[in-house]
Amino acid sequence: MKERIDLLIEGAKQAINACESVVDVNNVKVKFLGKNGELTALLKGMKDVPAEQRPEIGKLVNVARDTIEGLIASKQADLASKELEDKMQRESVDITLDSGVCQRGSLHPTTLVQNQIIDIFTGLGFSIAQGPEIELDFFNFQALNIPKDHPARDMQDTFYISDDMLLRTHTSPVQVRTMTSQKPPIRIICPGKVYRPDDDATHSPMFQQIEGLVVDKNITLCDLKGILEKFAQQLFDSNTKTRLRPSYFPFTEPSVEVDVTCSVCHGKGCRICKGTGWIEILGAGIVNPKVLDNCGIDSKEYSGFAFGLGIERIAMIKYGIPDMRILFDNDVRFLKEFK
Ligand code: FA5
Repeated sequence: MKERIDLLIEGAKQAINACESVVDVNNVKVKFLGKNGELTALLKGMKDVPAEQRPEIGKLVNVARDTIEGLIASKQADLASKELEDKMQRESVDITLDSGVCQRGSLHPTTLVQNQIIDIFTGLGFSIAQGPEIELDFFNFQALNIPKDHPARDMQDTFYISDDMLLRTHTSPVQVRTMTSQKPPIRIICPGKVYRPDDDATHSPMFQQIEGLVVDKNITLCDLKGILEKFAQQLFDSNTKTRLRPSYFPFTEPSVEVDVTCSVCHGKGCRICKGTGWIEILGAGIVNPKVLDNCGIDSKEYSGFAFGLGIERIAMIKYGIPDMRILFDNDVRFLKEFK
């Protein structure tokens, strides 16, 4: 019996040593310690052992079981940790590797132009003011010298929300909000979305404007021209010239349209500028004294200039975009051009 036990332990040791996986070890466990295993068979044979030898043989069988269980447990732990290590090696991920899946986006041309315009004016000492897109009729029209039923309202078709509330048609109400809450000197630009029921190749129902306003003592049309010339030279190129043409806005007096020399033909005349050499970029003027007074600023002491431009229109000029609607289509092939 003693010999059988020694042989069993030896056989188990060899089988455990030969195991290459946790599954192999489990099979060995079943082979030796399972219900029909070799050790169990040995225990069943105990009944044939003479009674006086049973305690000693019983002890040896227990030692054999403890030995085999110990060897199995340690082999299982070794193989499990080796298998885990192999798995981690096999499935390791290099998080610094460029997967090539995530495509980098780029800024929309309207955003590029807006950022550039903001940079130019903040560089010239302007700060940024903002106001609501849902606006009161008072700020959008009345305070700007466009009372109800005034024919000048036709200049800007309007999405009304109620009799007194509308989607702002321009960023000029921000100049009113600023002048009613701040004392001069004022030097602001107001970027933002505006809305009009327009829709064709050069008009969109939602577009973006930047309004500029300067109010101080002795502000004249020369200051306006000087600032806008600097602006145009930084936006297009340093040879860009500016000219003012008479125009009409109820909130400025006198009012002007501002043209710049065509950046494609440099004033010679081409398809883009329709042969004139000039391109209109914005409306402007000296703030109407009535508007200053409406806002509680003494028009005898202070004067100011204001201007307003459409960002999409500038983007079209700068990038030679023939149809404004392309800017809103979000066609990735078009947007990739601006990377
Ligand atoms: C105004 O909105 C005035 N508030 C600008 C102003 C401010 C003048 C201060 C004087 C002093 P106007 O309606 O012309 O002006 O619009 C200004 C610019 O917005 C236009 O030159 C044009 O570039 C752009 N614009 C007008 N309508 C649309 C439209 N539907 N879609 C895209 N751009 C437009």
